[in-house]
Amino acid sequence: MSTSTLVSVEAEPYAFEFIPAETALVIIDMQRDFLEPGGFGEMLGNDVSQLRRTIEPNKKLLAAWRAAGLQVIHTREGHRPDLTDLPPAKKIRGKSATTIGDVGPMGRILVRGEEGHDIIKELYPLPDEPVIDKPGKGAFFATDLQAILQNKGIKKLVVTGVTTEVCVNTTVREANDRGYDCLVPSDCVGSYFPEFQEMGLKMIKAQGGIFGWVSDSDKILAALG
Ligand code: TIU
Repeated sequence: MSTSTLVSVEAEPYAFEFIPAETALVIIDMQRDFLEPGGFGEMLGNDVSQLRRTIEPNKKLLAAWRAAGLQVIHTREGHRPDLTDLPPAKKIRGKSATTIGDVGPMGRILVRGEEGHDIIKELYPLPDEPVIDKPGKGAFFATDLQAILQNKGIKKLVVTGVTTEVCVNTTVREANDRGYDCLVPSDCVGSYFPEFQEMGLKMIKAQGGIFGWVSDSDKILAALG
């Protein structure tokens, strides 16, 4: 397959067309704190098992992207160890006994450098794959993601990861406002809440693709050949 010719993926609301060499796979926050017991996700009262079904399809898509020599970008939500980039409002939200920065079973919750903050081993970044450390839900806010995309000549994004209605949706909306077309494979994104999974995807593809396109990993793999 030539990576510089246009390919078409069956998607909703209509086919998503992209040049693979100009399209990055952006994997959002597949961190132990969200996917494993004892982390931030569970601390918020969530059932982390809901997210784990996304691991296998993400592994396949990531393997295909790497095999084709295409751009992969990972993100992690978290904060500096001194918490100077943690908004006080985010620190106290939820009124949990344990909050961001406190010690949990996998180290300090959502703090950079801690075990829980890192990406799960199944999807671990390669040394040449940029990892965007973001303090917010969107991957563009207070990060160098846009500079990296511009420097690499990236025009479109395939966005996967967790959670569908929070960091994935926020990132897709931020990307859309910056002129990037986004494709979201439904099996590669997950929510703690089945109803938010459904609605989070509907919101993206409604109104003629108001924020982007929705498909699945098999259709993207088929398009890549
Ligand atoms: N709580 C929740 O659904 N998500 C987050 O806090 N962050 C991300 O989505 N990564």
